[in-house]
Amino acid sequence: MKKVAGVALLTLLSAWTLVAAGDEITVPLRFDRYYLPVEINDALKALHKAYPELTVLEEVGRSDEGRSLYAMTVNNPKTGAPLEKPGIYVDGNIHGNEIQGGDISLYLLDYLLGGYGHNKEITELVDRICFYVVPVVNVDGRYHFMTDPNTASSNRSLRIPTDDDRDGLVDEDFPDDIDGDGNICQMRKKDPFGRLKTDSEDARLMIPVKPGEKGEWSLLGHEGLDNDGDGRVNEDSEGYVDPNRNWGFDWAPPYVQQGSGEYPFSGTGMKALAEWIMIKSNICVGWSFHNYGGMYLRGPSRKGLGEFPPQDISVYDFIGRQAERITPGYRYLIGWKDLYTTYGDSVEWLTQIMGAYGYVAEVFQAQAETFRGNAEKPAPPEEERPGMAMLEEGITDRERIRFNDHLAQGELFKPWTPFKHPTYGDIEIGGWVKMSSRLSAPFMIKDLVHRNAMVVIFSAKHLPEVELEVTEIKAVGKNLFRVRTRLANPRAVPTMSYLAQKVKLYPKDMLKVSGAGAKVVAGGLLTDPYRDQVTYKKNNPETQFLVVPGFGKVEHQFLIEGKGELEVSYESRHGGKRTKTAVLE
Ligand SMILES: [Ca+2]
Ligand SMILES: [Ca+2]
Ligand SMILES: [Ca+2]
Ligand SMILES: [Ca+2]
Ligand SMILES: [Zn+2]
Repeated sequence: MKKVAGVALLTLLSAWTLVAAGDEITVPLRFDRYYLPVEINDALKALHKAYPELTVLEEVGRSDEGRSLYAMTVNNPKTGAPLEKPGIYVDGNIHGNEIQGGDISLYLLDYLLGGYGHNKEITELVDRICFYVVPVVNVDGRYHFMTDPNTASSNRSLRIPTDDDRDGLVDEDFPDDIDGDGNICQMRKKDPFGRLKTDSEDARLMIPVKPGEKGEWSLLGHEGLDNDGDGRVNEDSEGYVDPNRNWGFDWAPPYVQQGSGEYPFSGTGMKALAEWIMIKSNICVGWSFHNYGGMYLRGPSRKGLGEFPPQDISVYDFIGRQAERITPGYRYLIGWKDLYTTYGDSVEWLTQIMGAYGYVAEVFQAQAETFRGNAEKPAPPEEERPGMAMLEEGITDRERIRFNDHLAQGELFKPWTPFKHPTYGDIEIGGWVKMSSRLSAPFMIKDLVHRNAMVVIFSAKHLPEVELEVTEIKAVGKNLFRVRTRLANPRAVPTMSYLAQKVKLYPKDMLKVSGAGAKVVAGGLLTDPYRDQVTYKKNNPETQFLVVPGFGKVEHQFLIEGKGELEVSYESRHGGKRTKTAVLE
């Protein structure tokens, strides 16, 4: 009887976390559990198979362990090539254990492709812009997180062997799943001098002893053995090179930024991805999905980089504040100021090297797993660093364990169990399991992936949508015409960020006027159409350089000699291409 119950429990556990691989992945995709790495690739292949005209599936490169890193481009070739349209970039799971980003990316793809031709808004969006989606950046990390025993916070790293404790050996003493349940939990030992005692409210939990009070338990750290026999347990696990500190903008060596790697882009997958992104010169907005905390963060990632230009901040704010509304509880914050400083992170690279508006999303809030009635809600704290507070605030273990009991039927916490440890003797193993703490419970995945995909879609709708008009052709003399043009953009994102303009990251948009029988004698920015005020350009007046602002317009005036057909063409990295013809008469 007991044995049967044990088997049933094991089956239940795997249903809660990972259904056995082998089910065929079909479109539309399902979001009732997290996809295994191989299933992510199968899902991408299934999407490509179902929507071959709208998708390109590419291997961007290989990881340090040789796994394929895939990207999917969603573009309708009938409305133009990708680089002729504004582009948006989305990635996830750069930290191996932060797997939700992979599932959010798949949901976004499934939603866009499934909605195309059925939903008007999605059809228009897919026809107008190009999506670049990399569901899993750290493919080795996702593989090892989901396949190997782990804590909720382990296997973040790139698989570049690193000697963390400087003993001359690399990755020689990792956490060990000594009770074989697939989790790395905690070890504790009876200890009258320990700093913890059993919580009288719930015997599974421990609380700190008061000064002078007798102790009961000492925590011995993560489950494991002393693999190399040096007297220390688990002192050098896989990596650690942090894939999100290894990028080539504002990189700093490991003595400044822990885990940055020996040099920027030392991770082969990171380098391949950067090279792949760099060709996508149309990327206007970039999103990178992490866990946890419930935040949408903009840069700069370090105070010393200086604040972004105010016009860029208003774009960030417009999207960020809407994101807060789409995902209640999340907060739109500034990386260095509200959370912490980072060097060499991927979104700062997207912002500063690609000229994109970059956001880091920290999905999942511990507060979503509260177990509180209305009267039990505490007042929100006032804090100096709200992002840090969102990481720490969370909920108490007493509350989490009731969520575990009543909403997860015990799946999130392993009861303390006696174990004979070769180094520590009689100990107990127990605590929070791998698929807890930073990952939404499966019943909440759909809500998580949907809201975050809608945030991406909102920002995608605000990629520049440039409209070119010839607003006036007026004879002002013999064979002389005054021609006025207008470039308007009803969306929030300009055709070039103000940061990119400030540092002259790449050439501005170009407006050209030409005609076989026409000679442009003067041309410039029309600053006041009513009082005919123009800032004329000194040389080559037929070619004007400009940026079309968000929610705005830019107008030009040309004085043209001659007659006949006139072509006005506009070309922009982020705003696409437009052409208009007119006749001088
Ligand atoms: Ca070592
Ligand atoms: Ca274990
Ligand atoms: Ca050791
Ligand atoms: Ca170990
Ligand atoms: Zn992360």
